[in-house]
Amino acid sequence: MSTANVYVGLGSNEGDRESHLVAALEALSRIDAVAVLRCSSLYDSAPVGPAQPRFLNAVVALECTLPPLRLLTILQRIEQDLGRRRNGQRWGPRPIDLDILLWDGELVAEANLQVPHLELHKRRFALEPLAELAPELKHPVLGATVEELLARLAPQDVRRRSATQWPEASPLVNES
Ligand code: A4P
Ligand code: MG
Repeated sequence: MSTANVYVGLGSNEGDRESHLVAALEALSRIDAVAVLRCSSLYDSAPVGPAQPRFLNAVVALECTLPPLRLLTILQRIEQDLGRRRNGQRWGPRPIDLDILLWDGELVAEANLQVPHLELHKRRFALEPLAELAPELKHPVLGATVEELLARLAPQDVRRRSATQWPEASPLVNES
């Protein structure tokens, strides 16, 4: 079975945002075919798109032996378990949103899954945490590294939380 290095973006802007991110991380770590390797810091970010509460964002690096569509299904189940209700409003407030940002250097172009995530290169709230984990990683379509993509972007209101990271109780945090 092949193993892929996968980066998943987490976002929350409803309820206890930090608890939702931690709960999603714990749910990911319980999947047999997934190993959580590293987690970024948490980032407090202004909403991109319609007016809504600020987000808490993070990125995690995973090793995954499932095919991409299978992981997507699992991510959507975790979103539901954490109270996500799809009411037809795109980009609306949500307790948790889990997006597959990158899947090794692979491209996925399915009706319900596009990887790299189509908005990744425009979003500081995803690129900044990703740059903490993998600054030299290349975007397989654009050919630029995560750091280079960030350098091209206009400023956006994205604040790394210096003190509060993932809760210290979490055994999953890799401080390296
Ligand atoms: N889908 C396609 N590609 C992917 C992928 N790579 N990963 C499909 C995950 N899902 C993917 O998503 C809609 C559909 O996208 C899914 O059914 C899946 O098949 P959704 O989660 O149901 O709805 P959504 O999240 O409201 O829409 P969308 O287009 O995924 O929005 P995004 O890109 O998730 O953006 N501002 C800040 N500061 N921080 C945020 O985290 N997030 C959003 C949502 C907007 N503004 C934000 C943030
Ligand atoms: Mg989404």
